[in-house]
Amino acid sequence: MKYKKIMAPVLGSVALAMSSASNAATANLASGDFVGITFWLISMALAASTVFFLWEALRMGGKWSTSLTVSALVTFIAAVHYFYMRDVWVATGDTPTVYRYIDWLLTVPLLMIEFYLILAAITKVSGGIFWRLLIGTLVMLVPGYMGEAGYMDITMGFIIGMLGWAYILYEIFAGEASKVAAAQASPAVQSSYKNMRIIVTLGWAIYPLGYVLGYMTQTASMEALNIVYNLADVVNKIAFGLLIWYAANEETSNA
Ligand SMILES: *C/C=C(C)/C=C/C=C(C)/C=C/C1=C(C)CCCC1(C)C
Repeated sequence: MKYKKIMAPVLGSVALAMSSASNAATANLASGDFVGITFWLISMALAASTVFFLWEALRMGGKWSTSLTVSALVTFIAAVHYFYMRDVWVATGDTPTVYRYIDWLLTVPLLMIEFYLILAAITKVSGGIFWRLLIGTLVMLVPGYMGEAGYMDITMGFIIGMLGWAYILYEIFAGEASKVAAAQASPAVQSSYKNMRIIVTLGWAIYPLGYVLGYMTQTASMEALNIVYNLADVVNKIAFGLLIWYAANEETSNA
């Protein structure tokens, strides 16, 4: 099979990128550093997920390989960031928020595109869904960053960011995307679509909560925040990707 030939160089480059990202390591992980341990756990889980999604993308092929490749890109980009954040945490006991925002700026639009891609794999959908979700993402993240970094009023950044998120939720619950899913998707795709939007509602709520507790009111500790973000990303990036894998696998094995 052809996919086996491309797999070796693909996996090789993934491994290389990840190991060079971890070269920054200077300090050792302490056995009582639970935040550091969650950084390690999620780094490894993301790396392993990347291999899995890539492999499955090549195995399934066809229209579904695009969605699965995007899942792999999400976990790959996040893994490289996590390898780096992990080392910074172990060395300094701190994680500058800017790394998380760079990760979000790349991975959140890709996660949004998945709603478009899983529908596009089964039916004809308008590009408007794609653009509206992309714009919602930018309206959510850019002011959030500007607020946290001090380029904009903290509360203003939060409010505009919340409007961006609300706009995304509107699109996937009541907008064109939800109508296409309800009317044309197969049971497997509908089930994944519904679970994906639960993640975007509940799983994503962690981040604005972190903004309020960790930054606006400063009532949460750095440790608590990082543990929560690290575990949230397991759901929001890996479980989200597994939902797409479920739909893809059902669709391709029933075909
Ligand atoms: C994998 C990373 C994900 C899914 C990150 C998601 C980030 C958000 C949903 C951030 C949302 C925010 C708001 C809704 C208000 C403004 C502050 C933000 C950027 C933290």
